[in-house]
Amino acid sequence: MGNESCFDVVIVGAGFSGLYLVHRLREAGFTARVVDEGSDVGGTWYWNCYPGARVDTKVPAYQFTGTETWADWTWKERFPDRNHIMEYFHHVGKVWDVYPNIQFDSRVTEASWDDVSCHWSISVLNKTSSTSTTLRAQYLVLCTGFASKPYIPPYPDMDKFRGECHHTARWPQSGGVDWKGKRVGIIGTGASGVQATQAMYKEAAQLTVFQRTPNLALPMSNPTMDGEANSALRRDMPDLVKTIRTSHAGFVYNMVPEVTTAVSNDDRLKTYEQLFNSGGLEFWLGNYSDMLLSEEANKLAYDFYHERTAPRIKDPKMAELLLPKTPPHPFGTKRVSLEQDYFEVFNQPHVQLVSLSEENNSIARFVPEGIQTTDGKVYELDLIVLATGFDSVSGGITSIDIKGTGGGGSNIAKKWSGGVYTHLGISAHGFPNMFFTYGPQAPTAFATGPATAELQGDWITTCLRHMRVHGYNKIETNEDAEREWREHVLDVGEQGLFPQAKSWYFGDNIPGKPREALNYMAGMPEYRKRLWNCASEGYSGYTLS
Ligand code: NA7
Repeated sequence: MGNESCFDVVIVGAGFSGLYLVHRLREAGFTARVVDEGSDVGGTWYWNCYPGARVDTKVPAYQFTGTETWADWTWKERFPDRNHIMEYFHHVGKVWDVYPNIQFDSRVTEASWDDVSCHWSISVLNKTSSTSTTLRAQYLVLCTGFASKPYIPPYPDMDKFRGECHHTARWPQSGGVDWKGKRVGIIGTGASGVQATQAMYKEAAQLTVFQRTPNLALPMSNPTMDGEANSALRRDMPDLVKTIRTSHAGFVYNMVPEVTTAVSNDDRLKTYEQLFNSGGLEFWLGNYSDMLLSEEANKLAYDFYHERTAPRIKDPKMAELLLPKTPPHPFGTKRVSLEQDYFEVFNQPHVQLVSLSEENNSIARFVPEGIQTTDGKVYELDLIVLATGFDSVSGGITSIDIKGTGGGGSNIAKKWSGGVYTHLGISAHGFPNMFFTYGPQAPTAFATGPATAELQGDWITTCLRHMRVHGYNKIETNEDAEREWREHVLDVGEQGLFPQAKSWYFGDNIPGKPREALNYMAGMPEYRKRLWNCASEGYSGYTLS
């Protein structure tokens, strides 16, 4: 196929998944067009240009594994910042020569399946000219990622605020926000709130952080990487790639196989020390295998963490708000962030913490001079940073009006309004020839972006090749298969301590979103096995015609 608006595959999103997929599909001889609302590659990294944005997965787990992508690439730091990640995306885009396949500044607003011609019609709004065009494709792949739909709580009177207000994921690309000498308010203490706090406090005249749930953040140690460190990395890369491909989350480590209580106190403390000092997520995702399953194990880990971290906060009352002795949820059951000097920030006289809770004190409204809380206090501000997160995991997909065959609902948002149904977290009944990556019911938030992009991208490419070789033109997930997959995902999600926390892992952050495990939490090896078993069984759970 191939005129200007007709492709074998249309891909939505030019982040890790979109770039990998277009590269692989082109190699396999398919015509493909990537459509992205942003003006550049990078996906979530394009949008999240707020001050302090930085990845919290260590090099080398946050990169593609193909030799051509790393042979000539040099990392500057162990945890690269947003701008350097953008440079990395530019590098990969050039190496794979994918720019000619990407249409920027274009938002996919709607997609409809035509069961007669077996094609998708995809409406694309050009943001520069405000005109819509239609693309046609045999296959549609949504590489919209888990954090592409920002969530802004519906605070009353937001438009009345006289100062500037930006969501972290819609920070002006021009970078023209000046917070120097200003009174800054940050709402939210997830990864974005922690990073913005660290980046902005020094130059702000006053910083007010509105915290609903404390972030039990782990220390990030971020040494620079010189030529020697990069040479060593390239030398070790082939072995590291093997580990990345077999580990639980696409990292270069796994959880310690023993259970906490089966080891001596001394050994346990030694292990904690080593994990904690590694300066990354190891104390969370490389801890003893029962840390996220057993309350006793979890408490031992938290006590160690608390003992190490709380003394950094000088005022005991502040310490109890930021890091309570009894945690608000089991340690690690909400996304753990990495911090550099986050806790010390609150020792500064010009920094204040406003502790919110659903019961006692919440944000009542925006007022012209700032924010008013339900206890009647007004916080005067010049700049408000909304670090309030995303309609995570499923929101990127449901924000597009995707109309399938009508099986299971008129569009995907309707189909999933009472809960997500997918087969293998990669496709849904009623939506033939459509796939999605890094979305619901796949490992997603529990696996790195690049590792998932490669696994799902290889699987989709193999599947489309299979379709072509066997002369099929339609593939659709069966209802039974998605019911079974949903049950399995929910069963796994109920195990352990995760359900005890209110978190975006379960959709809790979005009012009205059904509470359910949105991610497949059995790990990448299990997911990989199930995906490839399905393929080797001739795409079990699908009807090919
Ligand atoms: P997160 O992790 O979802 O954080 C959002 C923060 O905003 C979190 O602290 C929320 O508190 C807070 N929030 C949300 N709604 C409100 C309202 N209505 N009032 C007060 N506070 C609110 O998003 P991030 O952007 O920080 O990080 C997303 C992911 O990106 C991160 O996990 C990494 O994987 C990268 P809550 O905790 O819900 O009480």
